[in-house]
Amino acid sequence: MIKAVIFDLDGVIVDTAHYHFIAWQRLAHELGITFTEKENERLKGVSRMHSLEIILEIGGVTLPEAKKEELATKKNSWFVEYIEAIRPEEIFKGVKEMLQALRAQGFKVALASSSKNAETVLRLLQIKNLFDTVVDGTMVKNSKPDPEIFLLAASKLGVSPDVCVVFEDAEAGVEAALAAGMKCVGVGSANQLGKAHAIVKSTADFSISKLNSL
Ligand code: B16
Ligand code: MG
Repeated sequence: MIKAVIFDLDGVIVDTAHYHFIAWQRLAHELGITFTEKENERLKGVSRMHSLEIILEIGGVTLPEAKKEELATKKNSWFVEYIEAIRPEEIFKGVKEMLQALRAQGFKVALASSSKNAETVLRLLQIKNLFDTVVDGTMVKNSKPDPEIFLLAASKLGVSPDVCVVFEDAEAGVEAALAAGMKCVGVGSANQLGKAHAIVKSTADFSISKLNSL
């Protein structure tokens, strides 16, 4: 019996993935690296520094650690600027109602985002109160595809991994959920998320009644 549902943030609850992309593209442009939306798929769900390393690898550029820290901080300051304007209306259609319905039906609900800006985004969206626990990039050592973040969410909820379902839009996130021993609903296209137990176009397309038959 499924007891808990764990949600990723970027790309599952709100489209901050787009703001990450334009901030990374701006940085790549400054570095003379061509960075497309297709390549951006590799960045979804992975940490800030790992994202930068993927972009540098695409451009064939090697930089010292201190410079990488400086560039990652610069990208983040642009990202923080872009997301300042996020409003509650930007939550994907039906997601707020889904979170409320899950809790009304007795499921525990967690947020597990690799982002160190997750608290800010939740505050701007005014939905923090809809989660029993929030785990973010400031609390883990290893980013997705490592299962650490989902295992921490389960332990904070007081449930074992095998009674959890994860909603994820990133390939790295689906891999992390499976490595944690959890069921996973992929949000997006089968090309990237083929390993998930089910795939939906958008989060609220998934019917809660199917949680126990994944
Ligand atoms: P930050 P999620 C992830 O959030 C994003 O998908 C990923 O693209 C980003 O690099 C990562 O957060 C770190 O974000 O720079 O804000 O700490 O999808 O796990 O909610
Ligand atoms: Mg995501």
